[in-house]
Amino acid sequence: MKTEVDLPELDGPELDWPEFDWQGERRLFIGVAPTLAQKALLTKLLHQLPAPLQAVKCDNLHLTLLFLGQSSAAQARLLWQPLQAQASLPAFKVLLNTLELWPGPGVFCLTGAIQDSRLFQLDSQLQQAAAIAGFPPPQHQLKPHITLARKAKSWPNPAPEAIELTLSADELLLYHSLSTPNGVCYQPIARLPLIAE
Ligand code: 3AM
Repeated sequence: MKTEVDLPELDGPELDWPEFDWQGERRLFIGVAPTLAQKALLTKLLHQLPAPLQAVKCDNLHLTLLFLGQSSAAQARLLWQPLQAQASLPAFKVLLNTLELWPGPGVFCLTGAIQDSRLFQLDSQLQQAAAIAGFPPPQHQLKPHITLARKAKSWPNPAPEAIELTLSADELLLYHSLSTPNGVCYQPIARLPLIAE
């Protein structure tokens, strides 16, 4: 754990959570996954990306809600257990319909504006829970996007056609960002249902 804050004690018995039982630290983030049909659409788009863009792996397609960074299993439990206890994490919808290049981080992505206030509510609940668990605050405001390629410094030529998809998020995923010899791999560690109101 990179923070040196005193972590709060959890009330009640320790949960038997084999998925929260790793040694050392893992790089974590919270996000949602597109449906299989949406992944298929996005994959078509990935195949249209010209070099030198490095298309992400289809299995890695996701929308990041909150980047957490390095975490021990104990710190991740401190975050996830209270989130699980909240009966009110809202489901949300977001329309992604615009291709954008973010030269700073070198990201080429499909993005869209937040129009559903439930996403603001969820974002604030996640940030609050993460702060209590000792994670540092996010460096940027939430900008919903699905990263399609990295190392992107200039607009792709030929440019692919933008697609339009509405992500209806009804499940929250805690991802482990794992570096492997074949590149990064995003592995879901835990899931929570999002509640439609
Ligand atoms: O795939 P996207 O871009 O949505 O950009 C990183 C990726 O999100 C983001 O976390 C996701 C998994 O790596 N990320 C990595 N480092 C970050 C940081 N320091 C970060 N987001 C914010 N701050």
